[in-house]
Amino acid sequence: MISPDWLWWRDGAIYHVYLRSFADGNGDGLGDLPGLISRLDYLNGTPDSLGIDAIWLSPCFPSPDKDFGYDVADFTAIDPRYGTLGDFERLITEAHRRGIRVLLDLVYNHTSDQHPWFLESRLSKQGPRRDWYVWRDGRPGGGPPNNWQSVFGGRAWTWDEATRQYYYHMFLREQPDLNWHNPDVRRALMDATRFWLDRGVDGFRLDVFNAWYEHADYPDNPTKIGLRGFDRQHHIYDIDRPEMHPALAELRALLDSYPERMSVGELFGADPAGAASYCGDHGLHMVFNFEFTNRRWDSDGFGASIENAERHMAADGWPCYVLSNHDLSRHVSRYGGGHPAEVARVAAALLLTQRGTPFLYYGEEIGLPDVALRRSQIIDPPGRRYWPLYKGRDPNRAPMHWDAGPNAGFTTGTPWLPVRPDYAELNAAAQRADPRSVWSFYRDLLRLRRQTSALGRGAFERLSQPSKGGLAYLRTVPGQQALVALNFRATPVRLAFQHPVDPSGWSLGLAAHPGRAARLTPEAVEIGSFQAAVFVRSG
Ligand code: TEU
Repeated sequence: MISPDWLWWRDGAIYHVYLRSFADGNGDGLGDLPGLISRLDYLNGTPDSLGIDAIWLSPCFPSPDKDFGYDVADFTAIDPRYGTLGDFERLITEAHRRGIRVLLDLVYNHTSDQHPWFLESRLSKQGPRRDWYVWRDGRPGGGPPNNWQSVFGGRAWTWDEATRQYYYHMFLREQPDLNWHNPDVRRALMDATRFWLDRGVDGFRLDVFNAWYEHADYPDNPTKIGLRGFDRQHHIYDIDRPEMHPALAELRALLDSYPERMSVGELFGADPAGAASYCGDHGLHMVFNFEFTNRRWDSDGFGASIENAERHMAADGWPCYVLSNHDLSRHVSRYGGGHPAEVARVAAALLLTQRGTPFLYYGEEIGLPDVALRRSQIIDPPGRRYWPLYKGRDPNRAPMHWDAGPNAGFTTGTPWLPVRPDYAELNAAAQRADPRSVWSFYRDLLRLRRQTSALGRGAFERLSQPSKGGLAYLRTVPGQQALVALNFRATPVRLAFQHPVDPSGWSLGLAAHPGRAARLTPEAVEIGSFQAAVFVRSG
């Protein structure tokens, strides 16, 4: 039974569409809005859809693409390569018709250096938009104003000869930081947000929101040991400034003036306690919890991550777990631990049986791994800079595998990134026809989750004793319990409980492998290799 107070962003599952790689409607090799619209039935609205409740679109605004859309040149338009504003409005209508909400990605820490605001700002020291960005004189003896580093390598300051000052950019030099201390900037960004709310957008993912503000005096950050320049500093003056809180409260009030709108923040480097401070009725609805993405394929670590998140979650906060995204190696490649299809099912069960809102990254529902690329094929700036230490983000942004046709059904042209060579076997069409596939397991899990409020909302209690191989936990709401058992290894495992469990009334809701063991006793659960089982009971 679906709960009568079901709410899309709290109880649903959200699917991350990396637009440029999802579906190409016009054959130019780049995914676009018409392509996405043509694939909406795949996501929801028909009996054999995957069954997700919302999509998050990576930035689809006009952009010179120095950082693949994260350098925005106009916050209130659609990049013509993705379609028109008319296409976007059609997307909203068609998505809503299928029960799919739409989230946009707001990149408000910086703009493109081609944004008209920056072009005007850099013209003269006296211009009205000068203060919309962060301009500073060099140090008295010469050199940049302070020691701050760019995430993508090198100094975070670039000298502009025309007006003989430095401007600040936490990312590429083509991504100058907006000056959030200026109330006109804040107003302009709230207006841009309202522009999309008025067009029916249901929510927003906020790019590196906790870096919007810098300390107004721009002091040096203290240094520490680390690999890249950026990691060799404590980011106490360029991240997590207290001014964030009133800005988020203003944004929240704007969202709350529309029905059922939501926000999810991409938190940069904060711990669970820091994360909790940004969420709640006067802040964001939730922030991504990246704990699973930092873990090795070791069940104890995942258990600790969940307990940690639950411990620090504020009373009015809401968890939000994720395994993969457009910045990270896809989890079946990152974790290793076994055949990708085996790891994919266990990871899916882990993700979709937690309290909170799960985000899926396109392709994970078929167990898609990274694409292998040579140095010459890398186009992502941090990958080009740090190769081979860090290969960048292209491998995890390769086109979706739709079917066995040319270019995996992604495009009739030349795909902007190479398609994996194994798409003839590994694709959505084949997996949808196979009830034992990773795709079918995702669909079944999503269905079970929707019907079982204990899974989405229930309190978490770890049941199994410490073990690297497996994890069992209980999820409880009044009147219903779920017991989840996961085996991370290729050999069967017996997970002994920390205390006995009443054996009556349980039924097996779902198992990743119907042919492998999933046996519940009062003292333990026995599960086969890479098995993932969900037991449910009512009363
Ligand atoms: O990401 C924040 C960020 O800096 C990291 O996730 C980074 O991409 C990673 O460490 C690789 O070096 C957000 C976006 O998700 C990312 O795609 C953008 O490039 C970045 O902000 C700048 O807008």
